[in-house]
Amino acid sequence: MIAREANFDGLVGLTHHYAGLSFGNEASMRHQHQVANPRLAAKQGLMKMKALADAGYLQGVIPPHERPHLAVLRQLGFTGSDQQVLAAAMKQAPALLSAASSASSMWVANAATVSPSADSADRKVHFTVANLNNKFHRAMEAPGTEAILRAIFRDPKYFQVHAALPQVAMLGDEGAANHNRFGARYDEPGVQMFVWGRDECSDVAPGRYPARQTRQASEAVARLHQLSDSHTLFVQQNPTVIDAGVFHNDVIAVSNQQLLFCHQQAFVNQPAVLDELQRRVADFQVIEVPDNRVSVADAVSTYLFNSQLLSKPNGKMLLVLPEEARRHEGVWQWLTEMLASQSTIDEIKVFDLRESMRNGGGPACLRLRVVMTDDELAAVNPAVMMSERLFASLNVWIDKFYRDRLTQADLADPLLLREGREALDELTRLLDLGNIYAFQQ
Ligand code: SUG
Repeated sequence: MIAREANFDGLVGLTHHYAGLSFGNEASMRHQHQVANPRLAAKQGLMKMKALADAGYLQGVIPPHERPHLAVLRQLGFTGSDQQVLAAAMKQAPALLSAASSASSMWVANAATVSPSADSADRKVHFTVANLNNKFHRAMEAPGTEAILRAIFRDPKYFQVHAALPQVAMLGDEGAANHNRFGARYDEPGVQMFVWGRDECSDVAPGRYPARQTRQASEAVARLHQLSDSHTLFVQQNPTVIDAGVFHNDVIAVSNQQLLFCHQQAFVNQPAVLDELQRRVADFQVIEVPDNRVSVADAVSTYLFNSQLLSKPNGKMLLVLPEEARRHEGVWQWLTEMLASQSTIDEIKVFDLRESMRNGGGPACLRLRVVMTDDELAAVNPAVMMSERLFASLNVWIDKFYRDRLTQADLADPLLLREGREALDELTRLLDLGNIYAFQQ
């Protein structure tokens, strides 16, 4: 049976702001306390979804989480009414209020790792919710993500959603951002490459910034997804690039079908990794960008590799890039030459995603890839799939509820809490999700 890839993008939440919460993610650190525009952020993401749906790609929407996360603030000892909890958190620990208010669930490449049914022994599509253990504001996403994935991929005949791995550093798991799947056809068993940054059983790790993904977590996900050893590869991310700001592998590499597009310094012992892929993946191709054309620092600042590689009907591929890559002379020059060289990539689309980029989230961070057969696709909650109608309703919905200016100082505003709840309540109806949020229980 034919299988296709669908991309599900995270809708930016109403509390999008710049809190500097992610040590090791240089954009997040650099933009701390700048003024954010949640309405623009949501619209920039929505424009990308609509443009790709219009170009013929299967596109879905993943709703934001409920924020501020009042239950977490209560767990940390803030008491009283919702308003009192917010006011006390703002006064005593504004950074905790920021963490509990982060709209970080928009970066759904970190929501889960996904394996298509062609790869799993039980022939189901498997999702393992990422525990995002390295950052407090992200670790609190896991239960919400699980509820949302279950509301979208709801038929257990086709979909198996696994809860996040235990919340300990040894099992730090960042989801699909550190995962690649190779194979000439989507409907045939593929080779899954898990990229880890830290191994609990050895001392190889970066020195400056944290490695968020562990080898132990990657191995556990592969077991949960019932993958065969012969089609699974565990590869170490280059610790030097983690120390240069590559906090997820999708900041330095992206793949699709038989093609890997990566920087020359992405992996430890890269020539051996490429040889192994050559052996295991039929018609394997690599586009490896040399350091003397694009430095790791330029890759981090432009997000050249945080791109989407999408298959086109003509057998070629489309590269979806952020505006920052076009603005950089050297990166754009390299891209222009690559396009002229008859490569597998024969088209580029550029999107302005500045609001998300300032927190370190590019086109690839904003989407979760799910390869599905027609039957599996038919079992997905149809209300989340992008259409002319959904695009129009979401635009109206954003205009109705989102602010165009938000800073940390606004987070204790009781009106913001009310706006968020009203908005999400309406969204659950638009997307036919049921009562997935705590305030709806
Ligand atoms: O986890 N930024 C996110 C960006 C995630 C990008 N995802 C992928 N590469 N797949 C993170 O570091 C910053 C939030 C703040 O500082 O306000 C943040 O969480």
